[in-house]
Amino acid sequence: MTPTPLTAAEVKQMAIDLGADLVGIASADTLNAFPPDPRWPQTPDRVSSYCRSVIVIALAIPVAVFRTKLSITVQYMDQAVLRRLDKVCHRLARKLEQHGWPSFITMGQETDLSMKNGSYGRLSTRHMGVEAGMGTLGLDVNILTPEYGPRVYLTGILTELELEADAPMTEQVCIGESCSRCLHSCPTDAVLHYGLDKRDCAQAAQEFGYGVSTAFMRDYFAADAEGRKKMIRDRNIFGLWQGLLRVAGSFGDCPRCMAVCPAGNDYHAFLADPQKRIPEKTDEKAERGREYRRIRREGGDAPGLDDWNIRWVGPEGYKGIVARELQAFKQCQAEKRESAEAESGD
Ligand code: B12
Ligand code: SF4
Ligand code: SF4
Repeated sequence: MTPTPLTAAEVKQMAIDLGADLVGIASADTLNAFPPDPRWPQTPDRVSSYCRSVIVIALAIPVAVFRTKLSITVQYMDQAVLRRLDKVCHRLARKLEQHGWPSFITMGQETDLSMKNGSYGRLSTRHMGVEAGMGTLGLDVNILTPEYGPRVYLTGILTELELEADAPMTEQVCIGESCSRCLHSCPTDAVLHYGLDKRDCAQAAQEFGYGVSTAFMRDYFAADAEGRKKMIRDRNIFGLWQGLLRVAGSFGDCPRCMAVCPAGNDYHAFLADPQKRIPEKTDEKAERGREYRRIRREGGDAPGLDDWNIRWVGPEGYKGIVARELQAFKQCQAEKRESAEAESGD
């Protein structure tokens, strides 16, 4: 089959028509040259040597779930968004194949046991998002997009079609140490400085995940008959069953660092009020944020940041993008109000 030529703009339009909220393109050569953690290279080449480009697609998590009283709403919505993400990407990959370009979707949630004890995916989708020009990594290592802040899930399509890549953003989207709201909100205190304690995070983000499942099995086999009887009625069994049945509970549980992040137009529109106060904030966490800020200002060695990973955080530093987006948002709202008033003849 002779492939039909396609431009980056045409492919992006296809993705938008299929329901993508954001789309960007990264070159496979760049991703191969800059693995996020070179000790465990998460590169397209390890998956397929034919891959030329990675099309990164993001879907926004509906903002309503960050306004509710229950975190379970986020858990269900996360799973719904991830399922839809797979469908959008699968359809795009299919379309590209119909044009003669072999393409397939990568795994958005799976991890590889041979990569840092199963804590890394085969590819790091947020690093791919940065390379595709969609945003930069925040203090809590979520990717922050100017449109939706961190409230997105994303994945990539590996294609043999060579496409013009987007330029990564060099300006940092994250406000940084002077904000530290993700650090203040984290219930397990897992947010470090441009880093994360994954074990601590998993306690809240994967309440009934792999760690809890294996610990439960270990304890079950070690228990005597009476202990086993008790364990069968344990809350954990119910959680594990729900996780197997609906995935909810096994990952994607904790909404806090995403909910409180002031980056993104969705925050300005719907979250500024309900998320203003952070109940989990303690004096100790606030002090840690201030200490990071002091180290950065004085040019000291701030933990987590180095010459290699600054690439994904934004080498130019924070230059006020969140404030600029907020002003643009307010102006747009004012214009809408004025035109509505003019139409109604007020
Ligand atoms: C594994 C995983 C987790 C696990 C880890 C489980 C475990 N026990 O190991 C845990 C539980 C931590 C987790 C939590 C969450 N996850 Co998760 N997760 C992944 C997954 C599948 C792989 C991550 C990966 O490969 N990272 C690659 C490495 C290189 O990046 P990294 O871990 O961030 O490490 C970098 C830095 O953090 C730093 N670093 C790492 N460790 C350390 C330690 C120290 C001391 C220092 C200084 C630095 C440092 O160096 C690395 C190189 O830059 C990805 C999907 C994917 N395939 O990418 C989703 C993914 C990252 N998760 C996602 C989400 C949304 C979450 C949660 C919000 C939970 C939720 N509600 O869904 C939290 C967010 C926590 C956070 N602030 O980052 C989204 C992120 C979307 C976004 N906007 O950024 C992803 C991309 C899934 C997706 N398809 O969209 N996740
Ligand atoms: S997902 Fe929850 S536990 Fe994990 S870093 Fe974010 S706020 Fe902390
Ligand atoms: S909450 Fe603040 S410090 Fe944390 S990622 Fe968002 S902008 Fe950055």
